[in-house]
Amino acid sequence: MFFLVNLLHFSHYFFFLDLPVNITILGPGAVGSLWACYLQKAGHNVSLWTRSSTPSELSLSLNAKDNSSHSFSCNDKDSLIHCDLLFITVKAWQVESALLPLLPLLSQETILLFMHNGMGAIDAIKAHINHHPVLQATTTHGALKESSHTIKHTGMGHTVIGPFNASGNQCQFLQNVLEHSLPSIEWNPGIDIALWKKLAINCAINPLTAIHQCKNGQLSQPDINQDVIHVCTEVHQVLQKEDIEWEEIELVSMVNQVISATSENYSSMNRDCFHKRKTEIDFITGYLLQKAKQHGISTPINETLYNQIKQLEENLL
Ligand code: KPL
Repeated sequence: MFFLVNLLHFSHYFFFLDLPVNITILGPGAVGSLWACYLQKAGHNVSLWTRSSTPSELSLSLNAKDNSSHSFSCNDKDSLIHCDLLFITVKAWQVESALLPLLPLLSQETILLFMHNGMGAIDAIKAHINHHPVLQATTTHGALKESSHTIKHTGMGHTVIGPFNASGNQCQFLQNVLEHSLPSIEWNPGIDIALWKKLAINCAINPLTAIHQCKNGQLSQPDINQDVIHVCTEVHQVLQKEDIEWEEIELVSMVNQVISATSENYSSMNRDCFHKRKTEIDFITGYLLQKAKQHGISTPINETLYNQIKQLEENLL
């Protein structure tokens, strides 16, 4: 199926054929492993690319009760060279270092699909990847890597995909591939709006849960919820300048809905701090601050949270 992109113009016919797609997942963490299992279950040829060169095979079982374990080749150059779709699920701050060394091995027709929290990571490497069809995605599926071999699908969600560049805009057929694997999928040509909305939610939840080392649900307590609202007020000013139509009251209400729907979960930034790992702050609040500065908007609360997380990172790492 290496000729997938050659068939772009015929993609609607092509997907009637329901042929398997060659997919490499770069960064099989919780989200990457979840997609790897579902895409393989749907019949696609899935391989993994990890940081380390060993082992050459990895078995993953999806949910503890699932008897069928999924076996994947790891760091197999041949699979990478022939992949139709490189699904990049590393964290935003890892995108550049993980992807750039692989680019010389890829066909120019390989579709690059990025899925991570935060914004700005793809812009930073645009010149290196713009000859590929590039897509971005954001998902609300919950995934937890319970052990190196077990993935728990902790919550059904929804995924939005959309183009980053003009050739990415010809890849709407991927919506069907993904829909048959892990629904529901929405194709959104204005994906930036969905990414900004996710970023806004992450600005409100992630730093506060990391600083207070609390579950998402604790942000509904009145004293901390005041901080959530103040963060949202500043974020909303930036959204307005970015032409993202979202009333402040809707933003606050969505953030509170996510807090309540994920009340028993720890945010990803909370877990990163807990496990003494680098966080995504530069691509979440950091990106917001960058945009606020460009628009001449003052965002003191988000600045304080940003500095607190950077301080935590310095002390932890
Ligand atoms: O995306 C998340 C994260 O933890 O990174 C939220 C929406 C806050 C859920 O925990």
